[in-house]
Amino acid sequence: MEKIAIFSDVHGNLSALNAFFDDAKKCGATDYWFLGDLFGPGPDVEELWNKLKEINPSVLIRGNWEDFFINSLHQNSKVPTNIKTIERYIINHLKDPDKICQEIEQYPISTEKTINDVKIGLSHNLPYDNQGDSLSIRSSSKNLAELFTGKRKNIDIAIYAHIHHPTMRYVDLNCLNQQVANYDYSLADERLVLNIGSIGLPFDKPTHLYKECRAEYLLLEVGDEGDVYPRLKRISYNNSPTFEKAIKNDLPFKEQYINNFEL
Ligand SMILES: [Mn+2]
Repeated sequence: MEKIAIFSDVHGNLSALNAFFDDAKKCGATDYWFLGDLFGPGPDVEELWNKLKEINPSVLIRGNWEDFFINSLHQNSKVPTNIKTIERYIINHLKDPDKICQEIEQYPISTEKTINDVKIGLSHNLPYDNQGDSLSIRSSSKNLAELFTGKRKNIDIAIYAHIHHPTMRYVDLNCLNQQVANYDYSLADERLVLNIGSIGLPFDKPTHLYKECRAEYLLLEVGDEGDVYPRLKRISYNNSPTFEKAIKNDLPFKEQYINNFEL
């Protein structure tokens, strides 16, 4: 049995990343895949990089916040002003931002893995675009089918990040129009789509009781016969060290950042 801990959207939150890593180790994870967005807008920077190195994922994907970092370091005008302010904080809190930038620039925005003959597509958002809102929880099957285009036609499962809402659903590539009456199910070409949520900045409200503020990740078990067991996990942790650091370091937009977690 392979047990892969798939995580992303850490967004500057070391307390959450620690909680995730402790849990994944306890569960006996055999591998780690990182799907992007390590730094910003939270306060943790250098320690977060060191922790990622310690976790040592075999997959490293470049998210839109990695691109913000790269473009800010190269003083590219494409970065929005408020993001630039956050990136300046990140760059100032790294010992060697240029070296880290060189590493991050090498990350692809998508990749494919085969585990016990199960073909898995991995991306931050779309395989060819790591930003935008086209794969949100409101998006149509047509949009999600973009995860299976081009050389990804034979992929069994598409796994992505970015939207901060842990989700599991199927897309029928032969029925992207949801208005079909008397559908012939023998024509179905169903593929599994998973969103892994967010380690450090979840946006989902799984019940009417509360907004999620646990570290979210996917523990994907793949058996020897290609049987898959996706577990969307939520790990509770104490995020007061993160908030204290935000205040102590005078993190840009710190009130806005902390308000994200208010219940
Ligand atoms: Mn993102």
